[in-house]
Amino acid sequence: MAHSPRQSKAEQRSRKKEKIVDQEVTVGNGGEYHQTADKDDPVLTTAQGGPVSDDQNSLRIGERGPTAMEDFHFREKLFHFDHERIPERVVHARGYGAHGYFETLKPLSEYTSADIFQREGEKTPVFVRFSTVAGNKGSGDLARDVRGFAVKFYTKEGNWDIVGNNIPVFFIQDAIKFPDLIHAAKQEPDSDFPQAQTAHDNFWDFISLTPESMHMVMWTMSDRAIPRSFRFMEGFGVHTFRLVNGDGKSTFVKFHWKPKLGLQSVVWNEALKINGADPDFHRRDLWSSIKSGMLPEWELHLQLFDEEFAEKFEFDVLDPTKIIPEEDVPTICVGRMVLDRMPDNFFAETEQVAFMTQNVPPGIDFTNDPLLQGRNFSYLDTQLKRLGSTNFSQLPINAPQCPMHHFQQDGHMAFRNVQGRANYQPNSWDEGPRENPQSGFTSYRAHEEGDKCRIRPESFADHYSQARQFYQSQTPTEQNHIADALVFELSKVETPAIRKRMVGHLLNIDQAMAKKVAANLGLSDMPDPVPAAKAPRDDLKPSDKLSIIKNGPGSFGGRKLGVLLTDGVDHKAFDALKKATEAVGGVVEVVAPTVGGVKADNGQMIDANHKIEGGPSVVFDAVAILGNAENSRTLATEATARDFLSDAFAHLKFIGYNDGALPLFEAAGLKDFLKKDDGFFAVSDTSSADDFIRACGDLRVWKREDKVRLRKTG
Ligand code: HDE
Repeated sequence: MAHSPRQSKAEQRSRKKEKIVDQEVTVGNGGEYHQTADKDDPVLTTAQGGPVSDDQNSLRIGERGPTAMEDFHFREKLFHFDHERIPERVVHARGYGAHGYFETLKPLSEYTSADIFQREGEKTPVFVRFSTVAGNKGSGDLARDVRGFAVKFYTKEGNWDIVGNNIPVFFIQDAIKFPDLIHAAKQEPDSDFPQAQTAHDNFWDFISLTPESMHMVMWTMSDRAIPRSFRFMEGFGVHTFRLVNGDGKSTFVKFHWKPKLGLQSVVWNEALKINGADPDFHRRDLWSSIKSGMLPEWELHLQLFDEEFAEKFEFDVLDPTKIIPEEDVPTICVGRMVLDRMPDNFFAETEQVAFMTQNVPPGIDFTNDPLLQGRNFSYLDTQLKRLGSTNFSQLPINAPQCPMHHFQQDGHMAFRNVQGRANYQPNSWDEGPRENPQSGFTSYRAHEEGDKCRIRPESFADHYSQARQFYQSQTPTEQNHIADALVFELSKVETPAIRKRMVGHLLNIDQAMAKKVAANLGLSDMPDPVPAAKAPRDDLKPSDKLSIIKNGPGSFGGRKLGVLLTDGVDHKAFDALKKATEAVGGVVEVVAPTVGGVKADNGQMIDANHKIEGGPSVVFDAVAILGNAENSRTLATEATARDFLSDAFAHLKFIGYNDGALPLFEAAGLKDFLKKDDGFFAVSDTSSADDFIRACGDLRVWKREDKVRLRKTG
């Protein structure tokens, strides 16, 4: 507890030592706490490395006098703070990242010379950033939105970025429309709201005047746009890319990430409430699963096809509003990605990471998809704006992890410059790097010719057929969710003509869905279908891969059970539930009237993870309520306890209970459902707990939905 000798005697005298709940502090003259360095502690310094004696008081002329300009520590601290923010991403501002590795499972030398795909079992480091698109940096995680799924592979031949989304198509066909799309989706420019929501006039005005967006709109109105968390999402490269092998032969490719834990989303009313209860729900999920060793994993699948297939496929493979159904071109698994480490610092890594579609290694190349071509310009440009220097690639998170030699030099923040005399080439000094025609990136020699023109190809003109195919590939539950989402969003649109115009588009997709939406919007008369540039087809076969429910996990692994307990709870029932959940790889969190936990019937204390208001059922995949009758009666007077149960019911969750919890069911108005609903499970011992957790593998009791939703059929 040494004082700096520079401190005056008066300053030293004015301090006294105290212990404040486990913390040794010195109390200063004005009652402020000082923590001074012991001999083992690092000493606080300025950015110039100078040791600091007092970080609680600025330098003053007299105790109550003006602050001195000479206080370099104060000025440096404030100067740096004032400049802490960099511009947030203009889109995908809200995001969260993690480190991990990609393991090559299938060598692909037949198709590509890319080094990353040459050797089975080889691991390549990756950094992944997930994001929402429309919201600002501080917006809630559960916005209805596309999720970004951007992967940076630090390969031996430089960085390769797949800057993808969790939806395999996009709203627009030409990059020139991107600013319009994003302006329309973000807050309206006069009011600056709504935040992170497409449920407003500008968005639907633009969409209803952009028929090419209809396929993507079906996806964003589906539950894909409200994922349970990043761990349960697919990812897609969206565009058609090329793989090019050592002989210069090209094969078209589409990239797919498939989550090991299966697909899962939440329901809309739940999403709205999660945003209030835990706006960081997706961040927290990634953080806690990685920190607890439940490592998220995806398989990388490829769809490979040649020119001949591209010629005969019913849509243009350069059109980013179209998929190639997996039934037409099955995917092959070529690798897996595991995320195993959170960044040490969010800003340095997740905020400063710079993904760029144009980062491709030799052996992977572009196609003429006009959206991809536009992106290849935008991503470099945006990094300069955001990161402020052409040297952003020197930041550790962006720097390649392979040898690098070039003649770029100087500029803001250059800390890695050429060494030696040669900073140009050719040179006579026998110094510096040289080009290599064999191993260097060689663009695929595509033959290109044509008139210079601004024209959309006619092969891009069918805007409805795949929208219909997507809708028809869904289970009835999922179809209802799409219609519900359209009704929700369009009900927030204040201009009746826009609502009507959208219904005019929906008529081209599915008549019954359009009628249902119209009925639930209270539309008095049905509009005519919007004239289609190309007549929608109805002969495309539904594809099971497009449904979430059909691709669920069948297990509760990786999911979370929230158990609401009261004092006096039957410890055997609780222990059985915990064991059954953990046996399948799930997690149990305890919710209790106080965060201190509860005392079970055997006197044992059970720690709580949440106090009841802070742990609503929306943050769990399934719930159980275990109580003793007397304490459950008391708990039933607490509104948040009743909400816990009635929300779990409304959100179609599986619910475990014991007899002691019944007063809460009565108070929540659910007692009558106990015998009539397949989602309730009495839990008392190992076998009943196992039955309950097995059932939870279905994730939701979808057939309950008719009991909790008021819908007009149209
Ligand atoms: Fe992006 N996009 N984008 N985008 N995008 C950006 O780059 C852009 C598009 C995607 O976690 C920006 O670094 C244009 C499709 C992701 O850091 C910017 C067009 C897909 C991320 C940009 C598109 C994406 C971005 C903003 C139309 C899915 C976040 C900040 C042609 C395949 C990456 C930045 C991260 C970010 C431009 C369309 C995915 C402005 C011009 C399609 C995942 O450069």
